[in-house]
Amino acid sequence: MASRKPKVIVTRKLPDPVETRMRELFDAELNLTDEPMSRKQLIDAVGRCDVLAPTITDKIDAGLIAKAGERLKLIANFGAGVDHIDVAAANAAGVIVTNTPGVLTEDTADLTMTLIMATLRRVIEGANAVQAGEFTGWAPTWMLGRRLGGKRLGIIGMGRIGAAVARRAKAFGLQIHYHNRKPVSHVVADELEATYWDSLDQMLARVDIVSVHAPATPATYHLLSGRRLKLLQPHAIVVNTARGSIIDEQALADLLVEGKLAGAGLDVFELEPKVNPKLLKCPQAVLLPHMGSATVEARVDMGEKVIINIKTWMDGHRPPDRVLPQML
Ligand code: 8YV
Repeated sequence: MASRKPKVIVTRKLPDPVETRMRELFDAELNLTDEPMSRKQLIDAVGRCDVLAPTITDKIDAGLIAKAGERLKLIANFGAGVDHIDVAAANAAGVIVTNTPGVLTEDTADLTMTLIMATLRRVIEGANAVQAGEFTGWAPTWMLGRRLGGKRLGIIGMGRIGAAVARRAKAFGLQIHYHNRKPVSHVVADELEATYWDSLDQMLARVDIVSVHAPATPATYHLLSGRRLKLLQPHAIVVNTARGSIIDEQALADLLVEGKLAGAGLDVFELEPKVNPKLLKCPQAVLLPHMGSATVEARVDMGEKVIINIKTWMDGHRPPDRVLPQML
């Protein structure tokens, strides 16, 4: 790399300490308004930068990569999931892709537990009732939810976040079950006292809570299809803090409305930021605006990772968080 600072275009507003450090280290072009970039602006950006630092709100597909200039060498994503980036097309064009794994694991796991508890214990319904002036006094059979302890939790995708959720859930007295491409190591399985299911169908029929922690890939698209959702017991709840495309959202909404599923806690949606209108009207659905990693600490750490990836590349080394197509 020549001695000049690389031109880094950051597509969204990042925490101040991250932006400041980026300006110190790179020729960084920041997005002060935080308006998501249009396709036209993205095409312009990839045509004149060395490094693009995008987020989930930017679609970096093969068509966009084909429009990139000779200069573009690195796409340093601010986020762990890279389903909005065509990694194979980038690599074929000689562009490295990096992400920010690890630093958002614990916060996402915390939010998953929040959704499990809020859904089972009807926390949002209760809070809304108080604010609407409907709390007229305690009653023995009002706002009854379901007990957390003793329930079976089925985790789909036992990676970093899935395991972090399992640790928390175990402490709350839940029995851990999981479906994964392969079983976790004996050490982890023993620690979590976790039961492995190679058949997702078999696991679904047996658990009380399902929580999704898989990446969005062609193989996981509608993994929780209408057919699979119907395998769940009617008292079961579905939680998703991973990616909306993994669940058939329409089928989920239909089953909730028909009373064939007890509840859903969703932080992500199939056509984000659009939310299925049926879900919006469903009191058993706890809906959050994709805030799994939304803590000051996680977002600063994610920015730090973006910086480390860019700096390492700039210094002629392999960035630590390189994503390869075969990893997906
Ligand atoms: C991020 C996420 O905030 O990292 C991820 O994959 O889903 C979120 O927690 C978002 O992707 C930022 O681009």
